[in-house]
Amino acid sequence: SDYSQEPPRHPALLINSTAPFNAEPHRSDLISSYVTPADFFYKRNHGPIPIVDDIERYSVSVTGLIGNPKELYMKDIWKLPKYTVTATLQCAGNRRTAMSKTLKVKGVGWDISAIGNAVWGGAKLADVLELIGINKPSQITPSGGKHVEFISIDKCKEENGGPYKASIPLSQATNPEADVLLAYEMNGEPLNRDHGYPLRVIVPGVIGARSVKWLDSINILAEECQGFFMQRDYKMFPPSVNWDNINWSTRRPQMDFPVQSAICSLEDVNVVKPGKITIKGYAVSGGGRGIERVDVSVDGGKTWMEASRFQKAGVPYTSDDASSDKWAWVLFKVEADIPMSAEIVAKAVDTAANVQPEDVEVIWNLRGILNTSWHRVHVRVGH
Ligand code: MTE
Ligand code: MO
Repeated sequence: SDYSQEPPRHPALLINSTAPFNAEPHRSDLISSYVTPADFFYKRNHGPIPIVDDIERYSVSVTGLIGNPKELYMKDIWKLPKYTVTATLQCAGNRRTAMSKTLKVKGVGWDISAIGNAVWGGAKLADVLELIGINKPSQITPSGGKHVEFISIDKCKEENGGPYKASIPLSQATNPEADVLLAYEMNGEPLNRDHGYPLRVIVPGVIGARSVKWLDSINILAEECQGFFMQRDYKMFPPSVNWDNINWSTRRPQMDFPVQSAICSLEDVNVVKPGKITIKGYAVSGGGRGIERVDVSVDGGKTWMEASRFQKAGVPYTSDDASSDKWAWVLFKVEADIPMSAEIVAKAVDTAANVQPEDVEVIWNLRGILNTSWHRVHVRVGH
C-alpha cells in the first residue's frame, strides 16, 4: 500500500497508528465545542486515503437487485434536496485501551476521543434510492433486495486488497426519518480527504464502521454485506469467547451503539489545586435515543450528583425538546468540592433508561468494542 500521498493533519492529534492513519484529539480539545471541527475530528482508516481529483467524472454506480444499473454523478446528487444532520460518529473501538487493561484485546488502541459531533450536509439516501426507482419506505425491492451495501474506493489488507464495505437494512436506508445521508459536506465545508471526499455515507446512531467513506458503489443485496468488517469484526461477543472458540457466524454485525459517556476535562490521574473543580464531558446514545441524565460521583460511585446538559451553548438540554439534535451528543458539566483524593465517575442514562455498566470486566470482549463502562478518573489535591 502507498502512504506517500496522505493529506496534511493537525499537529495536536494523538496518533495511534500512521499507516493506516488513526488519530484522535486530546480529551480537552474534544469538548471545547459542541460541533467538532474537522481538524480535531478523530480519523479512523484501514488503508491509504484515496485521491479523487476529477469531480466531474466521479460517479457512484448503483447495482444489484434493481431494474437497471445506474451511474450517479455529483451533479445528480447535488440536485436532490440538501439536508443537514448534526450527528455524532463514534468508533466501536472508542475506549478500547481501557478494555485492554483487564485482558489484552485486539485492535487499534483508543483513549476516549474516537468520537466527534459534526453537521453533515448532503442528500438523503432515501431520496437517492427513490431516484433509481426504490420507493420510500421499503422493506424489500420487487427483485428481493433487502440490504443496501456501500463499497468504497479505498483498499485495505483486511479485504485482501479489496475495498472497505458495509451494509444497512433497506428499511433503514429508505426511511427518511432515519436521516441516512450521502454526505458531501462536513461543518459547512466540502468533506476533506480524511473524512471521505467527495462523498460518504452517514448512518446516524450506528457505530462509525457503517458510515462508509469515499463511496464508489451502492449494491442492493438480498443478504447483508459479507465483507470482513460486517462478518469478522465489529461484532459483540460475550466475555467467555476467546480466539480459540470464536464462531463469527453466531453473532450479528453491531449496528446501533449503546449509551456512552466520558469525562474529558481530566486525565486518568490528576493533581489539582484545593477548591472546586469543574467536571466536563460528553454523553450520547445510539438509535436516536436522547440522554435523560448524566450522573457524576466524586467518591467512586457511592453518592451522585446530576450534571447539567447542553447542546447549544448556555441552553439547557432536554431529550423531549423538539429542537434538540436527536442524533447528537450532549456535553455535560458539574462543579464539585472534592476530598483530598477522589475517584471521579460519570455514567449516562438514555431515554430508554439504559445505563452504562459499572465495570469493564462484565462487557469485556476479545475485539475490544463498545467499552461503555463507567468512566473513572483519579484526582489528588496537591500544589
Ligand atoms: N470507510 C472506508 N472507506 N474506509 C475505512 O477505513 N472506517 C470506518 C468508517 N468508514 C472506514 C470507513 C470506521 S471503523 C469508522 S469509526 C469511521 O469511518 C470513521 O470516520 P472518520 O475517519 O471520518 O472519523
Ligand atoms: Mo470504527
